[in-house]
Amino acid sequence: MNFQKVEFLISAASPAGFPKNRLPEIAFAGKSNVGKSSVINRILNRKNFARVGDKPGKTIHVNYFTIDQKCYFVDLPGYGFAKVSQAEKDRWGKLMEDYFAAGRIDLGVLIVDYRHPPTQNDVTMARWFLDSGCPFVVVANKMDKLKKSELAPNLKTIREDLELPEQCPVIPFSAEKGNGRDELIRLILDAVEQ
Ligand SMILES: Nc1nc2c(ncn2[C@@H]2O[C@H](COP(=O)(O)OP(=O)(O)O)[C@@H](O)[C@H]2O)c(=O)[nH]1
Ligand SMILES: [Mg+2]
Repeated sequence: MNFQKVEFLISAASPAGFPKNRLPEIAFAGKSNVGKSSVINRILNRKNFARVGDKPGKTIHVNYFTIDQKCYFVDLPGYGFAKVSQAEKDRWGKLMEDYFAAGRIDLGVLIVDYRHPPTQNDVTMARWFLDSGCPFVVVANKMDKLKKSELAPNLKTIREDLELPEQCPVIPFSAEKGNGRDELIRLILDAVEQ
């Protein structure tokens, strides 16, 4: 797998829309604006690939991309928009529950903001991934915005607040500069080749 052939496959609004053809799934989650699309684009070395459907007010979807016919990248709907109706929150919760319940995840990737402590939603999302028992990695994005003195303490806060087990990796990452890309790709390849 070398990320040469990358195609948008489908937007699923419910489990009926999840692809029937099974391939290993790499699921990406994160609050809105954390850089989820940018991280996916960085992995794929593309500029504007994963940009679909996560603006507030847009329909909530699970977006599937096929990578080299070998695996799916799954862009889970972002969370934590300031202005969303309760109905939209409920729809998000239901779709996420359905997605986790489907047991399709081969690697969970939770993207958090390296600059700030995780949000309550980040904590909930980490719990879902950990409880699902799938291999799981946290990406601490926007590393390029930190002072050197913040790197170690912020990483510790992320680990503690998300209650990560010791074997769960946290990758310092910058979608802007490329830091962490090789390490994340290694984990993705491991998961796909399992
Ligand atoms: N400085 C910096 N900005 C980033 C990084 N990753 C994403 N951004 C910016 O954060 C904003 C949100 O990114 P986007 O990928 O659309 O976030 P999404 O809503 O989680 O998909 C955009 O302005 C990006 O350019 C990063 O690693 N460093
Ligand atoms: Mg996005």
